Amino acid sequence: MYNPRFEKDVFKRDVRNNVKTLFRKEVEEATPQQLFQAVSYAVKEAIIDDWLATQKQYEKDDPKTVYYMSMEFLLGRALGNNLINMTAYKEVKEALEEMGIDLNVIEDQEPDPALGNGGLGRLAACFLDSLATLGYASYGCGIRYRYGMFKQKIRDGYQVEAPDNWLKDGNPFELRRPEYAKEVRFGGNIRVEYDETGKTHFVQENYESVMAIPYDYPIVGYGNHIVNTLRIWDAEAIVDFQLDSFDRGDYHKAVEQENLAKNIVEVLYPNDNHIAGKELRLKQQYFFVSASIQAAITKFKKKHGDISKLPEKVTFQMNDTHPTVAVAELMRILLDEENLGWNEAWDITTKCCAYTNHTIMAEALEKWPIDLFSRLLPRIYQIIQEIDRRFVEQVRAQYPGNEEKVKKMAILMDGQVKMAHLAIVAGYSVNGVAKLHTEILKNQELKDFYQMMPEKFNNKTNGITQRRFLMHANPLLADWVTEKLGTKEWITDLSKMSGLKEWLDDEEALKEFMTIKFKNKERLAAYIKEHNGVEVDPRSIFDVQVKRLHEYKRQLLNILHVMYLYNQIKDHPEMSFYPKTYVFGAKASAGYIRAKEIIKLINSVADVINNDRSINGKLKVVFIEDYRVSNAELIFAAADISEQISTASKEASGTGNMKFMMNGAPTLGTMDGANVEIVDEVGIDNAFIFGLSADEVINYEQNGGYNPYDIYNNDPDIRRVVDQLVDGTYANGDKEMYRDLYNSLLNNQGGARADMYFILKDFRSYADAQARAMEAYKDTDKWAKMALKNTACCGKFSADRTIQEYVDDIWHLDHVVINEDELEY
Ligand code: B1N
Repeated sequence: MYNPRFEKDVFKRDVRNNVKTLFRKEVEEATPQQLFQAVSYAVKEAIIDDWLATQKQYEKDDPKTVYYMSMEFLLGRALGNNLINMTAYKEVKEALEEMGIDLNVIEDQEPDPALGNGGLGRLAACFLDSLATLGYASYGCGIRYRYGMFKQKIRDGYQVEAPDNWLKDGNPFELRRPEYAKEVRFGGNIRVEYDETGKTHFVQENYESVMAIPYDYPIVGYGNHIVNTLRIWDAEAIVDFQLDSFDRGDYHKAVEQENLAKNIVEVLYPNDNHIAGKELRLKQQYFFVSASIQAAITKFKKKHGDISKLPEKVTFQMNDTHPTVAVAELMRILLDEENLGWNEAWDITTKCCAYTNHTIMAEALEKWPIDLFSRLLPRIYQIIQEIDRRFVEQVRAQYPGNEEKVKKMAILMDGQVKMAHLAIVAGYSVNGVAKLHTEILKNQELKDFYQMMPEKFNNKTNGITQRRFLMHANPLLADWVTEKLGTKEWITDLSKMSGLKEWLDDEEALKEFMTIKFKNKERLAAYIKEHNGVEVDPRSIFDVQVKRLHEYKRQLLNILHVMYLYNQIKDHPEMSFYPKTYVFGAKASAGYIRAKEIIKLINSVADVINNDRSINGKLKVVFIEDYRVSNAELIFAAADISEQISTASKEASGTGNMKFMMNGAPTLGTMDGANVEIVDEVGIDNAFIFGLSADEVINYEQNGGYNPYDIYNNDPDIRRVVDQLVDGTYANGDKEMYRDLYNSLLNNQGGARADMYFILKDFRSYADAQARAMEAYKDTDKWAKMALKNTACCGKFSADRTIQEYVDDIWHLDHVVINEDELEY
């Protein structure tokens, strides 16, 4: 057994005691939520021992450490994942069973910590899992939002947002660490002082400040006793109300600081791939970045003293540009607090900071108005001015007389601070998140920077953790994989999955594989019955698109195609048609009106189709409410087809695509993001590929787009579904409800081109791919083989592989081992 604390009797006694001390109850009287707490505290106790042991080992080995700086960590539930990584899941399940407690029910009591929007935040969570599992010293650095990603309710087909009060019952796994608090300062002005040696000092005055209080979360490595830390910061006011300082001035100041603290960490901005540009967001960024960098430097200096050695022991990875003020904050500390000269400070900074780009969507590029930025962060702004001045000088030296270059590359231009430019100039590495995406960065979006500093650019194709998305999400398949491979090595070395190819021609094995899929489809069907009140047939094809709602992801293309299929079935009831269930799940950013219209459309189409008895249940449409990590796990395991249909060039990588593949669902998609590499691995015959290529899309875009009327006027099937948006078919006769969607497809609107995302252009080719997939599914043996081939070829897409590449090429971390025999418990 992995951990002596999981000796069943000891564990059972711990749970009993916890129920008593926490709730003054016997196990038999406790609510499921109380049992969740009691079990979690028992698990945490075991984790703490390894957490301490890990810190000790790090203290001894002094390995280089990565600080993964991210506005978002979409962790998902901790209990089940921690048990899996402690290799105690089955033992604990059994122990609880003996007490009459069902672990699944207990797990369902845990709120999903949803401190992230979508792919970018979930990637950060997968990376922490892999870092701990591979034995690398790392900290996740982020914000402890009081409210995470909103809860989505569907009312009358519309999305309604409800607050996610995820901390209301307390959080068993977190640890408050007030002794590591840091002060963070905003606003005011900078006074210049000269000391007796003539040296200049910059003093911030009249500022407001907050205390950043860290909360630590254990990140449990798989089966290696390593427990790393995710440190997320809460804000507290510095001035407490003190009776003796209750005069007017102090009172107001106290209230203001109280509000500042409360507001900063109040809520996660619910935008995916879109920047709102609000002052509070910049406050959030500087708040967690300043606290994290200060903490890292304090820790480093305690052990090493000599700050010039910082790059040997510390590296800061910036998860997109959101934490890019880190560059200037590090400079500030080195210049103003460590009293280094500019060159030395710059040398250290540019050896410590690295940047990952996650998007080329124009609306997601961070640019701050200079007046806002300089008012909120006066000293940081001064430093950025100097970084910019020196960089522009360099550009002029390299491209004499070429002021175009300066305009395109400067950090400060047109009254804005361009965060991506700052990140590239100050970072020693710039990476994209899939091969295609990195090529687009080098040859299009960041071309000028690539020409000037090609050595910084590199690719790190994303990955996912098989511990959560196979072991935990799909225990039946996980056990089957272990049995077929005859080893558990795949849990920490996903390349081992290729061993499953041996079973591709084994009828019995294929049957077992598809039986597991069927059971997972039954599990999802039960969830759908419970949550949507809709019966779906687990024998139908489960065709699934779950991801954030964004026009470029083209949920609209999917639902228009469903409308087209419905027309076909109604017109030709005799037509051969394999029953299909289209599953959607998606949150729209609260202010993204068109995205919300698409959600309403999907629900309206579902309503009409699901209630039409004349089609004999051949077609069903389901919109799963509140798509999030916990129900995603059920969905991936149950999918037959993975819809990855973004407009080519727009999806930087995608990671849901990998989760489907791992669980045996072939991709129906465009040659975009990591889909390209999925096809490389699995073979073009084991995917359903359609649509314009990235080059074709970019080409159209550079030439003003295309004319959707050419398609609308010439393809009656397409014309019919487009017209159905405005003839009341899906709106109880209301012809205006979907007018905006109709217009978006056909007409230029202000700055936006008609059909910006090439939905009508790709429609035919999409419908063909859908038809090919249906044909393939009819051939049961062929399908089973194709599905298994996907699982067998998913090895490349482990986050373990991604992290090892980051370590080898960017971070250069030292590998740490904890020797089981030396553990003291
Ligand atoms: O990052 C994921 C990729 O797999 C996806 O393709 C990509 O769309 C996603 C601003 C973002 N890029 N940019 C964001 C999120 C929040 C925000 O406020 C931008 N998310 C992605 C992981 O690489």
